[in-house]
Amino acid sequence: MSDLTLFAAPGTCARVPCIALEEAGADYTLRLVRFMKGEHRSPDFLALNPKGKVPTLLIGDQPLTENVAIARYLAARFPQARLLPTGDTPLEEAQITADLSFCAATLHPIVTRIRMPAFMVEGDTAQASVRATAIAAMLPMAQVIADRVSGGRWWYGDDWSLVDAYLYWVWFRITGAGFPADDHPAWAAHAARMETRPAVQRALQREAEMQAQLETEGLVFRPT
Ligand SMILES: N[C@@H](CCC(=O)N[C@@H](CS)C(=O)NCC(=O)O)C(=O)O
Repeated sequence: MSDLTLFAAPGTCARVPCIALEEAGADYTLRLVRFMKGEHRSPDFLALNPKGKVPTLLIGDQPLTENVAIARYLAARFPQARLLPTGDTPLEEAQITADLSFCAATLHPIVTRIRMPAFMVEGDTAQASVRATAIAAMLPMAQVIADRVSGGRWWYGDDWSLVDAYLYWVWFRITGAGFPADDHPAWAAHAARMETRPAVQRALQREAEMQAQLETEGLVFRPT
């Protein structure tokens, strides 16, 4: 039996470690966290992750939280999968952490404001303003991304990595939420390339199964 359990919910940033586990061919258990039922705030879940967030990766009986740390852990545990580059110097290693942190600490908060402004402020006008401000904040970041991934490249050139998985999740979340996707063909092409990867398709299938389960239970969250 696997010692790895990923706590996840469909559509969330738990897609990143799910892709990692699929790319690695890892044996793991996927556990659906039902936000609409408040499972992420239940005592059992808070005992694992007091922050009440997914992803949470249970390794044996040891929980690991935060996408950057989980990506680092899985890359180290499954070196053959080459989930991240390996830096030859402390500076190169730090640069990889910087790239993951760019996704988690710079992009993700903007995603939340674009996708779910209701988490930030009340009222339609205020929410529209939060979303518009966040889209404006995303535009220079989209240029940073385009500079790296245009011309059929991954973030690290020829080498796919979990940074690409993270960018893919960001793209998925902001498209359809007011972000002008048509103005960003390089990022769109990057997302399309991601979807040709069998491991990504498997991760999406697992998400679809979780989503179907939520539909069955009447627990689908639909942000406005
Ligand atoms: N810093 C965390 C952020 C995790 C996070 O915000 N997860 C969201 C889903 S994308 C979540 O669990 N939200 C539930 C909530 O905040 O109530 C990480 O990078 O893992």
